[in-house]
Amino acid sequence: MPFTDRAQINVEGGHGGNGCMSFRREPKIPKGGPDGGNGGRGGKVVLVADEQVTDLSRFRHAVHHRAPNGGHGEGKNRHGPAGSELIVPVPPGTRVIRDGHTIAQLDAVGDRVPVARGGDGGVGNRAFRSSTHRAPRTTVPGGPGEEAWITLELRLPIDAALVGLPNSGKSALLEALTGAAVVVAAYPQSTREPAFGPLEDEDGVLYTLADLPGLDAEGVHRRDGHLEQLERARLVIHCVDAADPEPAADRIARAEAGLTTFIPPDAVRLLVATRADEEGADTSFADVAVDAVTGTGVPELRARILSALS
Ligand SMILES: Nc1nc2c(ncn2[C@@H]2O[C@H](COP(=O)(O)OP(=O)(O)OP(=O)(O)O)[C@@H](O)[C@H]2O)c(=O)[nH]1
Ligand SMILES: [Mg+2]
Repeated sequence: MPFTDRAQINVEGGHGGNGCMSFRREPKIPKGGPDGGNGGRGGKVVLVADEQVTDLSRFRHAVHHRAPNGGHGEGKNRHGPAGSELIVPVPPGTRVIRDGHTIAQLDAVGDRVPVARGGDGGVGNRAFRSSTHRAPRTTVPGGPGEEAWITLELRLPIDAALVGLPNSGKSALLEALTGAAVVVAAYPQSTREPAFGPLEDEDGVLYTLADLPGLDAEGVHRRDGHLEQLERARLVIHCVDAADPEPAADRIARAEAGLTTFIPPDAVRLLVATRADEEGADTSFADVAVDAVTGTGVPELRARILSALS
C-alpha cells in the first residue's frame, strides 16, 4: 500500500455496564436485601507509538476503533468487570489532532495518549439501600463511551534527508551510505515512496537517513511527493548529478525552487555531486563529491553527515 502520512479515524470508548436490580433470595431468609452489583466502566481507546508500524496506510481501511464494553452488574453484589483498553498502534512521529488542536505528538516508541474515555459503569440497586430505604428498586444504566473523529498526521522522525531531481542518485547514495536495500534504476522517478536507512556514529548512536523523492524533472513537488516529511530533518542533502550535460546551476536552481517551502529554516544544508567518477563529470559546484558505484567520497560524506547531526 502506498506510503500514507494522513488519516482520519473514529474512536469510541466502550459502553459502561448496567447496574443490576436484584434481591437476595435464600430459603431461610424471607426478606433478603438488595444485592444488585454495579456495572463496569467501558474501556478507553489509547494510541501508542509502535516501531512495527511505519506509516498510516492501515487506517485507510481500519477507520473505526471501539473499545470493549464494561460488564453488567449481577446479583449477589457482583460488579461487572471494566472493559479492557483498546490499544491502537501508530507509527512513531504521529501527531494526534482533535478539533483542530494537536493533543499529542507520539515520537518515542511507547508514547501513548488516550483519545476516547470509556462510559461510566451503572449503579446497582444495592448501592441505593439506606436506613429508610431497605428495598430500593432504583438502578442506573451504564453511560456511553466518548466518541470522536481524530486526525492523524505522520511527520517522520528523520535526521537527514537526500533530496534532488529525479535520477540524481539519491537511492544509490542511500544504499552506499546505509546499506539499505532500495530500488536504484536508470530511469527517473524510480523511487515513488520515502525510503530509509540507519547511520551509526562511533558511539553507537543511530540516525535515520531518508531518501525523499518527490520532485519531478521540472523541480515541482509531485502529487504524493511527501516532501512534507522534511519538516523534522536537521540536515538536508541536495543531490546533483555531476555527469549531466545540462549546467548544474540551472538544475540546482530548479530543484531549490521546488524544495524551498519544505526545507526547515534551521536545517543544515549540504550540496552533493553524484556520479563524480563518470566521464566528463564536473563537481566544482559541490560541498562533497561522491560516486556511489566506485565508492569515491562516500566515507567523507558519511563523516560530514554524522558531524552535522551529533
Ligand atoms: N556511475 C554512477 N552511477 C550512479 C551513481 N549514482 C547513481 N547512479 C546510477 O544512476 C541511476 C539513477 O540513480 P538512482 O539512485 O536510482 O537515482 P534517484 O535519484 O534515486 O532517482 P529517482 O528515484 O528516480 O528519483 C541508476 O542507474 C544508478 O545506478 C554514481 O554515483 N555513479
Ligand atoms: Mg530513487
